[in-house]
Amino acid sequence: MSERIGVGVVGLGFIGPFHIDAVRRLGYAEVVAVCGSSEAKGRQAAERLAVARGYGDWRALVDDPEVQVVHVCTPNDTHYPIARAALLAGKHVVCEKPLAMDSRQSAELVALARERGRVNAVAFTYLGYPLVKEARAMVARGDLGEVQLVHGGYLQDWLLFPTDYNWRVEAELSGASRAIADIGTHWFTLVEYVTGLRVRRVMARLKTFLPTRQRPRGGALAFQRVEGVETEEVPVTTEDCGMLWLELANGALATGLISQVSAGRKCMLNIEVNGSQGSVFWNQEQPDQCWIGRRDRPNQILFRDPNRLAPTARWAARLPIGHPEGWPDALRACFEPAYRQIREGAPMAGTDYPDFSVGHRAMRFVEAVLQSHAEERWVVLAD
Ligand code: SOE
Repeated sequence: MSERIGVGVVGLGFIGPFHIDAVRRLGYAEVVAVCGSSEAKGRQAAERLAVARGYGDWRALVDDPEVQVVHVCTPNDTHYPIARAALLAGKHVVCEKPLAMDSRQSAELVALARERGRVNAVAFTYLGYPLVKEARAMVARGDLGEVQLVHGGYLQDWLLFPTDYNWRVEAELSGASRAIADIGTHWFTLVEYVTGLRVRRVMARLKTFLPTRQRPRGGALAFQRVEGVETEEVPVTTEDCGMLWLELANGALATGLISQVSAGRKCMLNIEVNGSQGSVFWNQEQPDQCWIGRRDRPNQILFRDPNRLAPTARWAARLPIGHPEGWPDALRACFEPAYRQIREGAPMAGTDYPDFSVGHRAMRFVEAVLQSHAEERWVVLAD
């Protein structure tokens, strides 16, 4: 119990360092190894981050006997092989989303994790926010009545210009879908999480406004603006944005707009639920408050005051009201219950985390969206 949990993080681009930070803030886990895209990069990162070992080959990190948990923070095409190898080596796994390149791979990972009895989580960061958990508790308690309508979406602008580039633009590395797989899955999981309802079927229309982009030599990180370097024009097949219609298990209707090309919108993930008795609205860019809408009494703004949150939300908040929390806190809270399960051998009461089955469901969603767009029809979301 008092022993530290040894952690290895594969992938040191945009997101890997945030996983390292979040793991360190748990207090009882230690990052003992990192892996970069080459031996030199792995070693340099280990030195910079004061981590004992730096590798250039993820297989070496997976084989490291001190690594008990492997974090997969690499481009999408390598999620499956790394997560699979880690599970086979008896490690617990925290994987970035999307969990795999397709639902055949993600189904295999779900089955393997279950068979090996290893803790498995997918970094659907936004499910870690206390007020997202509070919104879920409000719906579950019946505070809003029957869920009738859900709307919102996820808007960004970091891929608006032809000179904006990242590996996510390349289908071989990223998968057949880009905006939907990268950020649409966040909105989809948020809808199912907050409402507690499964999506029954999907109708989608996708659009690629930029059929070619300028690829900079040496690449660019997500959100990074690279200037003054040589570029080459490359074709792009994945979508910049998409509009979604969803029908939920109880017949409720949902509509969402997903875009990486909406000027001025940076990380605007939001959801509004309209129930038969009330509404709730939450926006990731102001995560410490949510709006509660009423027809028969005044509307309210609920702040992230741990003293006022449901027990299923309170544990995720660390700071008192008035002390802003944000994205790094949500990432920590997203996988903290998985770590508690590793540490204590059982899930912590009243908490939850997105496991591989949630990642698999999101893969099914991505495939349903692609199919709906291609065939111009509603597609039932398989389990
Ligand atoms: C880029 O669109 C990105 O970094 C996503 O990959 C993350 O999942 C999202 O949280 C922020 O934006």
